[in-house]
Amino acid sequence: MTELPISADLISADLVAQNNEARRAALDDEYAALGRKLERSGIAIDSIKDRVKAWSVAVPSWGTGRGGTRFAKFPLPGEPTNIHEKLADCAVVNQLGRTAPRVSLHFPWDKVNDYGALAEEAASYGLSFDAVNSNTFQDQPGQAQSYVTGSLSSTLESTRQQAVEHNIDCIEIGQALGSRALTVWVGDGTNFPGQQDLGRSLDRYLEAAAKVYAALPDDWRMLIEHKMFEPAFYSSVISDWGSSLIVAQELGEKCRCLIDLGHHAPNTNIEQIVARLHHVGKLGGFHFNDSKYGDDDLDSASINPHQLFLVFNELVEAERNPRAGFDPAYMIDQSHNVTDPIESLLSSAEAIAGCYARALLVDREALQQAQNDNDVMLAFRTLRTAYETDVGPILAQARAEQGGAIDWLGAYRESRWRDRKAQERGSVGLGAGIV
Ligand code: AFD
Ligand code: MN
Ligand code: MN
Repeated sequence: MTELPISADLISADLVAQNNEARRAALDDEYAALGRKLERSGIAIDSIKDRVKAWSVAVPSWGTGRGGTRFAKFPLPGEPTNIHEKLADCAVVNQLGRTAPRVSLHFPWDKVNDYGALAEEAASYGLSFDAVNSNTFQDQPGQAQSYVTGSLSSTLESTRQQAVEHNIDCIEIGQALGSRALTVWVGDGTNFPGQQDLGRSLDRYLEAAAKVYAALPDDWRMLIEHKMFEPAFYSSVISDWGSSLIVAQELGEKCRCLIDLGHHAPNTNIEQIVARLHHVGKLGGFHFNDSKYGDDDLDSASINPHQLFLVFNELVEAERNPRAGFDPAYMIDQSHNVTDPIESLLSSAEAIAGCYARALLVDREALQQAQNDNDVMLAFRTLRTAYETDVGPILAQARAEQGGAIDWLGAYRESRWRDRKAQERGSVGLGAGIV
């Protein structure tokens, strides 16, 4: 069992233990039954559980608050109002789920005066920091140049320079936090045909992004996140994986492509993009979420769990046949507009780990043989058998062995964490807005 150095008053360990005790016998029974089933296919359940225990995903600091749309935001009493409260909520997510020990910060949203102290605060919760995210899609109070013309691709040299400097500031903050990657997503683009030259805007982006890349420490990665549309509704400068690959290839070895599952056109074959980027050694990381229409931030696997499984099927293939430097940064990026964000993050982390577990169950030899034999149905059924396996007992057992909650939702609700925080924390503002 991995003990976390949880120094602060999170959810009582006794409460979690008691909650687990009531569910222990049923879990042991279900785990043993699944173990016997998997054994018949030559799979040792403990080996899958151990790989699940070794797997983790980062959570975004901005995902701990209620998100919103451009129409409205409906705050949740007790939601965090600053980075310290956000860290405490992330700690609860990891305490109960034990899959999310890293937090990704966003600047200037998470700005503090002393980043060394913030790193210590995180460590006291057993947390560390994942990629840092720059923000050049919003204007900040007192900022010299507006991003109304774009940021790294703006036609205005002074604006591009400001965006470059902000990204370099983020790298410096990240170094103090112990981060090892900078994720760059820009909102740059146009709303009207003819508004900008589609080629020159990419040239300007590349020139500015190269200045950021030049400031990247040797052991860092720069992750380029594309997005098809929004805030720009006619064209986005880094709209697709082709554009992001152009950037990653031009900037250099440390630059990779990041796939946000919600940032593609509907029905895009995302798992094939994963395979392609891995093929050229440029698969840098993921932002997990789901999408039905145009929203890019629904909870992971809430709409299309099969797609997420197929993405992990490619990732497990990639793990077995790694290219140099294969080490994708896994992160959740969602906007929790109508749920308690802690519950959504726990539910999502479990769903993502579940897709990983299912992908580990795929009989790779049988799949490859069926593919070589052009036995279409057998190949399909090999995947489907793994997808249809209920891996819940594996996930619950992995959590329990690490001190997490077998029934994370029950334990969380019993703790009344949010009600207690509603008494202690200030209220957040109303209004529309992104996360
Ligand atoms: C955007 C992107 C990107 C960005 C975030 C901000 O997904 O990750 O940092 O949302 O809220 O859509
Ligand atoms: Mn994202
Ligand atoms: Mn997004």
